[in-house]
Amino acid sequence: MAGVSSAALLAGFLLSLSFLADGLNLWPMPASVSYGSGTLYLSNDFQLRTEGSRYSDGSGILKEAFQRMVDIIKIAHVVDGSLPRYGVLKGLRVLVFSADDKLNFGTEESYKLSIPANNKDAYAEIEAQTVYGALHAFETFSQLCNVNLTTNIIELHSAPWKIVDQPRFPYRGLMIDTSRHYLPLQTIKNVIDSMTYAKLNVLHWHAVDRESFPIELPSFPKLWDGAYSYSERYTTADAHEIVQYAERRGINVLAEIDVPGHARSWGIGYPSLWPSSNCQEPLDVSNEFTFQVIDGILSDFSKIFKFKFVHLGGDEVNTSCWTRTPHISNWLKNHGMNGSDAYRYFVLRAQKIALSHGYDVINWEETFNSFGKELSPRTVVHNWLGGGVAQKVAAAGLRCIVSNQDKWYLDHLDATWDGFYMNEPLVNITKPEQQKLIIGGEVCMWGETVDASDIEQTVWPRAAAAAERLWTPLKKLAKDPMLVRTRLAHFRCLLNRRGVAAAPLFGLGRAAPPH
Ligand code: CP6
Repeated sequence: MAGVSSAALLAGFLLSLSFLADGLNLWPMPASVSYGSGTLYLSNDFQLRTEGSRYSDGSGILKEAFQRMVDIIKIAHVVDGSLPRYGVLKGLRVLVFSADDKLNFGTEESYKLSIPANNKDAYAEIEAQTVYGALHAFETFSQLCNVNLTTNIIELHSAPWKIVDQPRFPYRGLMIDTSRHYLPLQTIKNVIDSMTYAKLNVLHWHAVDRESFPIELPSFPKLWDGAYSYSERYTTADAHEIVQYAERRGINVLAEIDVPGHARSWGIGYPSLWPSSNCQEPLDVSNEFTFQVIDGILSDFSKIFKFKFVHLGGDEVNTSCWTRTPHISNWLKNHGMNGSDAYRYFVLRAQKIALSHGYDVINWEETFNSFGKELSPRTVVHNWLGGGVAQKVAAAGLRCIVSNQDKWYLDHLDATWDGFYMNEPLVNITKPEQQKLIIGGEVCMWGETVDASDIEQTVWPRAAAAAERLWTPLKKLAKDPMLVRTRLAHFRCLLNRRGVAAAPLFGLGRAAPPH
């Protein structure tokens, strides 16, 4: 044994480190990965093959995603170097078992990706239940490829690969807020593209709030009079375009109207929705017209937003505006209600309207905290206050989405990526049947402090830290975030190369640099 020199040991150690660097730079980490030490070279005309697949791709979702993947791997380079005689990967063979490409909550997203050793010309293989699992496999595959600008060909290291992967949670969201600052259509599309890189699958569109009402809704055509300007608006055609753009990339769009609070802008077009001209929020609970407008909006929504859920807000309702306004306080008296009764009445009536349009409802957690037992059993409670409510929601048999503001609020500009990484949705929830009710989590990019100029670097890389928490099995997540920092830094650079302005991990206003 004395014959084994320490230099050889050191060399072996360094070699294994370099394999680590090559091999496991995937984000988020797949459920199961094995890899070797060979190198493959991608053919200059890398092919998509789909023989034997049940999925016919009449919509072109798979073909377009494949082309996007190839473009991303090349990163705007013409790749035409002369290939070696061995180890050329000719393309990807994709088997999708389901013919159905309707996307919704719970759509199967698993995939298997097998990449052969470097001993023969070959195809890599993807198997997936749905086309959306295949899209995740494309993303994983793209993260394994590197352009070699000396040889001008694409290299794939550490072959052979065997990856078996599926998400830990079915709901992995990012919220954007287009009421506080308008976000141009192209900015929203860029956000959607960036979400696919981290395997997030729900864009929560907090479209409307007290500051502005930027979306056109045909049932009540003066609502978007509450926009900041004529140009800072979304037509219904724009909304359709966002939904279609997202769905073709495996991302559901969750639309929100936040009622009865956070709705002052509704009254610009329809002032009778305001309790009075100097008391403009929450929406007038005593006025039947209020509920006709909600019905019209949700009717319009149901034609645009095909996700199983609609978000009806319900947070931060200050009922004193109701009790201070004479015609409303009379109405309350006649109906034997106080302010908190009226809050419950409003939220439950809005829920019934949404249910009548075929939606399940998501509400912010104050609704549960105030009158949880009376919510529709199909409600999903959206946590945002401190921790703890998820446990109570699950114990009550309702579903829950976790977004606790101390960890997963992106508008907390001083909250660092390591805190995002360590936020565990199932903390203190041990019974399997209760764990299943926590359908996932969401990072929230409230719009007061961001606009199109800085949304990307405010969202990324912190959203990526949460994305791994929501995708990767608990037992594979690092107990110490510093153990994933080089891999996350690598993903951050990958986002930059793809044109996403993700910020550095360390530095001013970010996590303290490691020693
Ligand atoms: N807008 C709406 C907000 C917030 C909420 N709802 C919010 C509250 C506190 C913080 C961040 C955001 N700006 N409609 C709460 C769900 Cl710290």
